[in-house]
Amino acid sequence: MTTDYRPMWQNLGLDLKAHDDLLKNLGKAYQQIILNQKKRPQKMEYLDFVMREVHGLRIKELIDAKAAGRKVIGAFCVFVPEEIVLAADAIMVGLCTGADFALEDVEKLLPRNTCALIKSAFGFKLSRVCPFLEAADMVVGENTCDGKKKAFEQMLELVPNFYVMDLPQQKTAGGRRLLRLEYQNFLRAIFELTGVEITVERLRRGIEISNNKRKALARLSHLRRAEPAPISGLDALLINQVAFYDDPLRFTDSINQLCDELEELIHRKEGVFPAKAPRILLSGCPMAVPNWKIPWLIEQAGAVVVGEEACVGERGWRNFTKTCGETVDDLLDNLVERYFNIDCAIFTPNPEREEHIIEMAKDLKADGIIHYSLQFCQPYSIEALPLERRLQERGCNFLRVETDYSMEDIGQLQTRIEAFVEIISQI
Ligand code: BJ8
Repeated sequence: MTTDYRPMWQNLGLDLKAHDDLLKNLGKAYQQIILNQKKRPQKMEYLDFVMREVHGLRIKELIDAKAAGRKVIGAFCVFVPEEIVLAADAIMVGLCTGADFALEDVEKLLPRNTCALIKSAFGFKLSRVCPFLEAADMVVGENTCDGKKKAFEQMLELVPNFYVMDLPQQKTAGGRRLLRLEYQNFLRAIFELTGVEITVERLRRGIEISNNKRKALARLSHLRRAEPAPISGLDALLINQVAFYDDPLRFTDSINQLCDELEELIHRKEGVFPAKAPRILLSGCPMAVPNWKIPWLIEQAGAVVVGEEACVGERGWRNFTKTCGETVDDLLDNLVERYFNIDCAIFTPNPEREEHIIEMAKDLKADGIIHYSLQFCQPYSIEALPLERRLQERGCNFLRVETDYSMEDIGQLQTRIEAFVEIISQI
């Protein structure tokens, strides 16, 4: 028997007709891209279940938690420290930014040449189709790229309790101080919202929960080094996407169970792609649900994606936070130490990213790197050009693609990706 969630969605103020359309399209894309894959680990069933219930059971969990006095915090960026949210017994969710919605309305507020990710955030809000956004008691927008920074000025008028977090642009002592101050302010804002005093024990527990989630994702990444690849890039990306929505304890447990299964597959030398399939590292902008376009095209071309150098991927979970320290201030310092390592392209200069790409490519035995940026994303699109030159000089096979969330360029992308896969498979 299926549960009727419509009254719940109605209470959240969703536009039911537009929301039905969204679920219909999401279901179609999921079937065509994810479920149609030939071989999948059995434990991916859990991820399929989460995705089936992403606007159903998961939202009911959030509503039930709110009724019990807990708060829900929505975020757009991996710089928002989940540890502080968890320490206040609140719930953090990533907000939908992976599909075009209500573009005509969005383009009345934002220029056409704004990146698809920012437009998507506005589209979901304007058309009232995201239950996570509508269930959130606080939404955090961060001053990262200029696009987000300026667009969030308008978001302030659309979303009640929209909290703006400033972020540094340089990895200097001043930048570190700014991040420390912003995390201190965020801690205070979370306390004011939840009424929960964040003690050292509570914050340490929040850090442990986040670390365990990141460790499970790191374990998964480590297993993707195997030849043949035990999991497709599409499924691994899906796992990284679900990490932003699901309950962290349940998610960690499920991914560890999946990793147990992958270890057995590796032991039996079984894979989801032939052992000789070209291996690709995907690098660049974050890919939020349902943005599966590029890994789908890569894997349709017969290659396998073995890693994502992206925020929905390794850049998002890499590095753990130390738990040592006697005071909340000590633990805040540990958080700053961890987050200050994120090599997002909004930083200038950002040399660590090149080294990290090389390190990942070697570690995952990638035969080629595909750099993906969203059209009009200046940080990643501009950074892609010197990266292309330098990585080619260092002997990497590198393809640079730019796209958006539409399917208009699918033929052209397919041709370029197939040609790249063909070339690297002959090397
Ligand atoms: S830490 S990558 S999640 S900012 S695609 S909106 S950069 S114009 S998303 Fe990001 Fe945080 Fe950095 Fe990660 Fe701007 Fe580019 Fe659009 Fe972007």
